[in-house]
Amino acid sequence: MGPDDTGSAGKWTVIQRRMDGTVNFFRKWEQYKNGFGFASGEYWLGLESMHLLTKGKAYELRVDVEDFEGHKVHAHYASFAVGPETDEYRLSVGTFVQGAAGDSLKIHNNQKFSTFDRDQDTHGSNCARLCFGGFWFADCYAANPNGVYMWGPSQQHAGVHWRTFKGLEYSVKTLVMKIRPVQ
Ligand SMILES: [Ca+2]
Repeated sequence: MGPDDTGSAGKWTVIQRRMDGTVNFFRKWEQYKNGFGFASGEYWLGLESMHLLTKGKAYELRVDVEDFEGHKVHAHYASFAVGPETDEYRLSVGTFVQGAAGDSLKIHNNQKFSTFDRDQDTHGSNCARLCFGGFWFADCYAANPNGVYMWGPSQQHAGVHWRTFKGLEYSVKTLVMKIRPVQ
């Protein structure tokens, strides 16, 4: 179980966090399944836990993103669920509600999860290997939360990207994905 942030609006469970580049996110399927990192730092809760949390109850998703100039934005989605391993931990993300970060998850909705050792993306090659992370890749991404921590501007592919905020040539400083039960 991930750490909780208790705010005025309720209790969030952090399922993913990037903040300082101290954890390697280029990992195998088993590790994305079971989770890795540190609850107080860079972190991946694990696909199995995400599935178990979201299978019985409706959750909403909030993604907080910050650049190196101190601009903080977010993206709020009406729902978030992860399917069972038998369906390759398929992502279901609902309506983009609001937030200045914009909607970079749209193309990832309904995708299976991919790691370099389990290519289930819609790209002719292997997105996880090209992008050095694991995610619900499509052809490959508009959001790459688990990419390589590149400390801001970089023309290299594979950064920690949120396309509708900073484009694909700027690796953000902080990216946090958190969920909570719908009220
Ligand atoms: Ca592929």
